[in-house]
Amino acid sequence: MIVYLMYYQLFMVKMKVPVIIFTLVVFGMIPLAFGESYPEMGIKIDVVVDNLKVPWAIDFASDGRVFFTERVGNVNVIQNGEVNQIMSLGVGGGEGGMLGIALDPNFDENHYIYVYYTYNEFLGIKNKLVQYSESNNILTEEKILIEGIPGAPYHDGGRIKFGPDGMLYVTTGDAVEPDLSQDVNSVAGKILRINSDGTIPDDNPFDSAVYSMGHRNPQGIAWDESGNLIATEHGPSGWIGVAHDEINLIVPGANYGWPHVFGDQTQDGLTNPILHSGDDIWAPSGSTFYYGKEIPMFDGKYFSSALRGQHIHMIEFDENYGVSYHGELLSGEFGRIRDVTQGPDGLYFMTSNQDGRGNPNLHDDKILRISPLYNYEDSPAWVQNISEWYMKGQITKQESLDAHSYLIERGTISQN
Ligand SMILES: [Ca+2]
Repeated sequence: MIVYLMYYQLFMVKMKVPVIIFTLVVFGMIPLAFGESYPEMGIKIDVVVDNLKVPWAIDFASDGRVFFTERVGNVNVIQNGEVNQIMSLGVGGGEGGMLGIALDPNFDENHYIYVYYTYNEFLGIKNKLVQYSESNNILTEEKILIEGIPGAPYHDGGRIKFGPDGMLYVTTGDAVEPDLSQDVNSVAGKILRINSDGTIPDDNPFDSAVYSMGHRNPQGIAWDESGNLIATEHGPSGWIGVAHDEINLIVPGANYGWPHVFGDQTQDGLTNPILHSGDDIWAPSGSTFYYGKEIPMFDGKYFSSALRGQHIHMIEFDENYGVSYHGELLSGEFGRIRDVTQGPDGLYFMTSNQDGRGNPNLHDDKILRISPLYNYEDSPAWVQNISEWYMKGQITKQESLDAHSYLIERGTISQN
């Protein structure tokens, strides 16, 4: 912005035409210039990229590049404020498609990128996990790590992430064949764990890629600072009932019950969720823990996107993974939300209003970024808590606005 102003002043004196051209270029490259403030929450939200078609997953390189998928079959990169498609594949399967993406933990050295997508086979729909090699934003298929994962127009799983142990974790859906989730010999309805070259880690619970079983359609995985794995999962719909979306604490080898139990139903040998949505429908997808002092009221909390629920679900766990608070953020503000993840400069999330189940807003779909509205540095803890009290419904919107105005007036905080 400073550079822009300098040029503006320079050109203003000399001629008018270059000013206009320069202005167009600058604003074309930096959509982040237009943010929406939520002063009662202490955050602002910027559009990073818009006019997308069902963005599904995102990952960040240390060189500043941002890679993301669009379900219709694309892998894209954001670089220097510009978006470019770097791969487009003919993908299969209704609500399947180009799904998860993950950069290798050693991406800086090996330039490996992993992608999970749905493909059509002669007699059906399948999913595969492929390792690509990246060079100058060109992807070359290196190795198919897993293929033939049962697929369907629905329930294809698809979230892939590296865990803190360096292993690659993969969520798979039941492919609309619930019994597969209970078949330990099938990779459907599971969370899988493999080495980055596709081989099976020695300490997996079964003699296979299977890490946990009895899942319906898990689409979100995230680890806390201590290495605990939390997964989101869509609850039943149709003949067996509806809703009861799940948040599960994943223990290797455990069976999370689908299709035998859901919600609070129990059965020997089956593990219950640590939180479920009851009669509400969240349709949870991508999720993350946020750690950082930049957005202090988010520090240590867990966030899950909600498609049908059209919000970001914020959860606070206690030490024993009981739920001490959970509630909705940004309800109805952006429509269906597919993924939420921590980036280098804030909390990123993406809409999924072009997926056939939503009502697209102008310029949907979008990737958006939440960053702090105020500079909280050196402010006492209770100042940082005001937004959190509002988000948890402990004070009203007006009380939060008044408190923040007062603190700005006093010079305790300043607006970023
Ligand atoms: Ca379950």
